[in-house]
Amino acid sequence: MGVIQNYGKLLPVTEKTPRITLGEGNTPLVYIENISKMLEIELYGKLEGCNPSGSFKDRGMVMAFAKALEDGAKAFVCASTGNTSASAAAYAASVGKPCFVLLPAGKVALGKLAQALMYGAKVIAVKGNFDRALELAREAAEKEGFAIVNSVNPYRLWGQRSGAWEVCDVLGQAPDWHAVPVGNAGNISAYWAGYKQYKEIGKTDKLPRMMGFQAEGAAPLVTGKPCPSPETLATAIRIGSPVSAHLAKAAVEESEGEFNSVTDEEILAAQKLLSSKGGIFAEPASCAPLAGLVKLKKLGKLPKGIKVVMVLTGNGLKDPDTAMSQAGSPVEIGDTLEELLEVMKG
Ligand code: AN7
Repeated sequence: MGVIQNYGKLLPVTEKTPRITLGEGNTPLVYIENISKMLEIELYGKLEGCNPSGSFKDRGMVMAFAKALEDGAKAFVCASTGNTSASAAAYAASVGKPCFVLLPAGKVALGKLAQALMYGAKVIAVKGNFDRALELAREAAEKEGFAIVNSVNPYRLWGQRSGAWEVCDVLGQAPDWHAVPVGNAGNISAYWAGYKQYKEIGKTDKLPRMMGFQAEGAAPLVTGKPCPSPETLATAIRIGSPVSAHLAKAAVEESEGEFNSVTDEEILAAQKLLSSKGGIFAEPASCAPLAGLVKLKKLGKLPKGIKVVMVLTGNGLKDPDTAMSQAGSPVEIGDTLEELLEVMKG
C-alpha cells in the first residue's frame, strides 16, 4: 500500500515500527513520447506529484515519522522551502501529533502554504532564507526534544530510496541517466543509495549516471562554493548551503555523472514544454532536469538513444502563481453560440 508496506524488507524497520501510510509511493513512470523524439532519447518522467501531499517528500516522511514514533516522539519540526512542510504537516495530522514548520517568509509557493495550514501545522514564517530556517529548526529540535524531519534525519533518505527501486522494478533495471533537481541534495543522494542497494541484491545489473540540476541563482554544487543569497523562481530549490552536499558529490563522482545549472528562463520554458507537449504539469523546480536536458542537447552533450529517467518531484498545482505568470489567460466571450464559434475559428 505505501512505502513501508511495499519495501519494508529493504528498510530499517523493526516489529515495533508503526506501519503508518498515507498511500505514498508507487507513482507512475511515464514514457514521454513527444519530448523523447525531440531530444532523440528515451525519456521517462517519474510522477512524484502523484504522492499524497503532491511531492516526493512523502516517501521519506513516512519513514521519518514511523521511526520517530517508534522512539516515542511527541512533536515534530522542520524547515522547508514548502514541500517538506506540506508533507510533514500531513503525516503529523494523520498520526495526531503537533508539527512546527519554519518557512522562509514570502518565498513559499501558494499551494504548499495552503497545505501546511490546512493540515493544521503551526506555520512559522522566518525572516531569512531556508538555510537560516533550517539552523533554527535544528536548534529548537535539540533544545525541546522534538523530532526533526528534514533530510538531516537519516530515515528520510532511507524512504526516498524507494523511488529508485520502483524505477528498476518497472524498467527491469536502472536507466542510463538519472536526472533530478538538486536543492538540499537529499534526493539525489537517496536515489543513488537506492540504485546501489538494488545492484547489491541483484535487482539491477547496471547503475545510472547521476545528473543533478540546480537553478543558476542557487547552484553551490555547480560552482563548488556555498551561495549565501540563493535566488530563483523555482523556490523549492532556493537553497544555498545543501545539507547533503557531501553525499551528492559522492553520488555524482561515483556514478560519473554531472552537476549542471539552468536559468530561470530555461526552467520556465521546460515547464511549458512538459505541460504543452507532454501533458504533465510539474512545478518549476521539477522542470530543472528537463531544462538541463534541452540545454545539453543544444550543446551536443546528450548521447542519442539513451534511456533517461527524470524525477518530476512536485505537482504543478503547488505553484499556481508562477504558472499563471506565463500561461496566458482565458479568451473571454459573452454567452452566445456565435461568439463561441468565432473564437473557436482562432
Ligand atoms: C519539488 O521542501 O528542500 O535536493 O524544504 O520541493 O532533496 O532538497 C524541497 C526540495 C526538488 C530538491 N524538487 O530536493 C523543502 C525542500 C522539489 C522540491 C527539491 C525540492 P533535495
